[in-house]
Amino acid sequence: TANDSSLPAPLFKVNSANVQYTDEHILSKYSYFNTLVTKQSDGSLIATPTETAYEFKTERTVPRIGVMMVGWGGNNGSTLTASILAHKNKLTWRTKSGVHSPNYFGSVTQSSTVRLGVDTEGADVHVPLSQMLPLVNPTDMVIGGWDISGKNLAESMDRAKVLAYDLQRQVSDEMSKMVPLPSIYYPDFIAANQEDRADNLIPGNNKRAHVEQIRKDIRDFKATNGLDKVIVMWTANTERFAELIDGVNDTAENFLAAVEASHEEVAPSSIFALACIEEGAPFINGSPQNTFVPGLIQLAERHKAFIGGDDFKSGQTKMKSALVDFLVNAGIKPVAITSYNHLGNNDGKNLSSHRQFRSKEISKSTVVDDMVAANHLLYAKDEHPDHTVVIKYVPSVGDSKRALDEYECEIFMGGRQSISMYNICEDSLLASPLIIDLVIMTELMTRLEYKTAEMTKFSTFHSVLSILSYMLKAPMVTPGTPVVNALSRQRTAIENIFRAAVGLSANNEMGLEHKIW
Ligand code: NAI
Ligand code: DG6
Repeated sequence: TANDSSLPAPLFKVNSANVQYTDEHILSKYSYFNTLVTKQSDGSLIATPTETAYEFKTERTVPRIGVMMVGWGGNNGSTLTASILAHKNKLTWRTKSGVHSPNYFGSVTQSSTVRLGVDTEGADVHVPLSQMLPLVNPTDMVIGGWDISGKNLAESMDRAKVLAYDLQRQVSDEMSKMVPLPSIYYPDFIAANQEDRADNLIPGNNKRAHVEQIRKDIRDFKATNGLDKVIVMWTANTERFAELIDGVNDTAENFLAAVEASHEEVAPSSIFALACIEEGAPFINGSPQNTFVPGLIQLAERHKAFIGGDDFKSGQTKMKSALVDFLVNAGIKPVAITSYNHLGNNDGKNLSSHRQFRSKEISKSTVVDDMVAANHLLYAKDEHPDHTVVIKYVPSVGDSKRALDEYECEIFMGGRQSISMYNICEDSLLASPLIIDLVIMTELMTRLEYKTAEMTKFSTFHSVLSILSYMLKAPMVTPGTPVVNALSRQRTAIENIFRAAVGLSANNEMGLEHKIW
């Protein structure tokens, strides 16, 4: 079995009868332990331990992948592209604080470690998350995409004003040769203030023809660059919500008919999603709008295509999903969360329009629901903290977003605790590593399969990739299953699914070996 000389040696191998390394795969047999809770007629609960046998199969060969960004010429798209080139070309650049070299800070897959186990002395052994399973190296990703703005990527990077000049200078030549493909522009979906950059458009109003063009673009990109797989990422402007209309976007058939009829409520992002589903390219939505209308989710399930979203969880909301989890689990009751943002990049300009702001307000506001619902000692049924989200466009601060949050909490014996936070950060430097993580984990999910005792063959996971929740503000989950927003639970899910794939039990923090005589 273990003749795997053509593959890079893994950092560690699991020594267990339940794990097998073949040339092609890592195979593991895994017991999934859970607790089934049932309510009796007298209201009491019975908790029954359950154990389900799973097998996992992970393809070991890492493919050559391409990432196509919708909104490539935006701040995130141009920043990510420049940073990957800086890595590829091993550049260094100088600012007033000294010489810098590329890193992947902010990427959970590239810059965080997990506790593999303990050594013979009982000390923790940590390994990079990126070494738990064979994963794509972001530096090897081939980047392309679409934008309604025809500026080349060097011009876009200059317009974004995110990266240091000395770095921009060094990647500019290469980026000037990168030009986004023309894209789909239905003006009603993004702010009117974006119209002046819309000069690179796929002609016509026929929405089915638009789907076919995007499909062709994906195929051409794959062929031209000799890629095994393409992953598509929406990092274009936030759109307004599409109206949910019975007979239009409620079922797969109705949605397809609506596209055929070029119905006005089919958004550009939904056209991209459909093209990807039909083309078998995973599609991830990094913005808050409801791209995945019910009919599209049905279509993804039907095609067994991977989808994920919504809205990158980069700064303020990431902090919120860690802090509120901590407070509520500490038995402290947040009664009001008041979040102000101001920023001066093109995202802020687009969000200064009410309907686009509303999409963002929704995704930023739902983020504490599960944590509040989990503690009925603090919150009565249907009770929520007041939660206010304000976003203002202040051009002079550029990409350097300011986020001011106040958490007002009820504490012991009627006391109050007010926590204030002021977070200043280049937004695109937080979002770009998330794009990397979303791509890398999505790609892994195309190679990771499972099987239960009832199944005769292995299957990929459900189309809706809830494992991506850590990177997303309003995570999509398999229809009918619970949404988890708490950051620590989201990370634990990643870590333990990775462990299961190599036949290691879920990490727990019991540390029994250190607590007994
Ligand atoms: P940006 O405004 O700089 O870039 C968006 C790009 O999309 C623009 O170049 C625009 O021309 C293009 N575009 C608009 N409609 C398009 C279409 N139909 N097809 C192709 N291109 C289209 O925005 P930025 O800062 O790069 O953010 C991108 C998205 O990510 C926004 O929706 C934003 O809300 C979201 N986001 C950003 C975060 C961050 O930290 N930067 C975090 C969370 C979400
Ligand atoms: C204003 O909040 C602009 C938004 O696009 C955010 O910057 C972005 O969604 C990131 O939000 P957060 O809450 O994750 O920092």
